[in-house]
Amino acid sequence: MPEFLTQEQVEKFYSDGYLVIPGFLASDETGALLARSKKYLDAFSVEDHPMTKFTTGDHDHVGDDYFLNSGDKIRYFLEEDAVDKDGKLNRDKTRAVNKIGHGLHELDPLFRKVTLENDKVKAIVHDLKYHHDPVALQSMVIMKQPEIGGEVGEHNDSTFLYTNPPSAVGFWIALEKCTPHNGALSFLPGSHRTASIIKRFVRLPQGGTGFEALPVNADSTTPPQGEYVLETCEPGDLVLIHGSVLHKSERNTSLNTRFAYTFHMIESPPYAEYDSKNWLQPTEATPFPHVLDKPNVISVA
Ligand SMILES: O=C(O)CCC(=O)C(=O)O
Repeated sequence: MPEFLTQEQVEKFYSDGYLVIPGFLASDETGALLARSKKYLDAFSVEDHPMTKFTTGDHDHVGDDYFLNSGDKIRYFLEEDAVDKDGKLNRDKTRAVNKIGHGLHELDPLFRKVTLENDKVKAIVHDLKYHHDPVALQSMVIMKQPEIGGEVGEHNDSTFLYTNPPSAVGFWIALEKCTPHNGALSFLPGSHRTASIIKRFVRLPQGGTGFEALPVNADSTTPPQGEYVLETCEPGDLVLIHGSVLHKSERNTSLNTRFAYTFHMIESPPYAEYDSKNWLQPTEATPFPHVLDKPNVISVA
């Protein structure tokens, strides 16, 4: 018997590759996360920032220590269009940050509570039966600032959070209303079943990051088909995202922010292998935290 999801929801997740769960967080919980995110923006020290820009585009070089060593810290990544050619912000700092990450789930008590100390999250893991013993490996608040909030191009998360075999699942929670104008997520339903993971995001031997091609079985890959579905959300809605489903979000052209909190989990050994090429590396002091108190029992039919 499912603990939190209905059987229909579990089936929809596996059929579409994502699932919207309205009202996952109560409005006071959502409000508290939003307020905490804004506090981080107020605390942002522009002078100490290396002006790192984050983009998931293939050609942009994002490899610097600030980014690569952010797994167990709370760091700030800027909107590309908030920085002028001299590296100065062209607007107030609270309107310049694209996202903060990647260790909120470990370091901040409020985000930790929603992520690692949340019985509903554990129940979803049990219900999906996707992971035996998942670990949470990163978390972010994505702000998508008014008028300049950068688009996130078509991608799947297992490219960026690669394990062998692929095992990433994203939990994405709207902290504000997400509309067609402020960059709501959209998905290509079913693409997780047809689009193989063909590349992975790695630390390059010469420094920085880049993409490495993966061997692909041509028979098992068919070009993605169908139409993207835009999923508007209310504050507190959760979207579960299968690591192989293609998704994206458009530029925020509106006058409103679009705050969302997201964290990802992956399977741990011996069920999946995480290796040293991955851009995000655990440290000895901060290994990836286990999500469940006891591993999930997954019976093989
Ligand atoms: O929040 C967004 O706009 C993009 C999020 C996303 O693509 C992800 O979490 O994988």
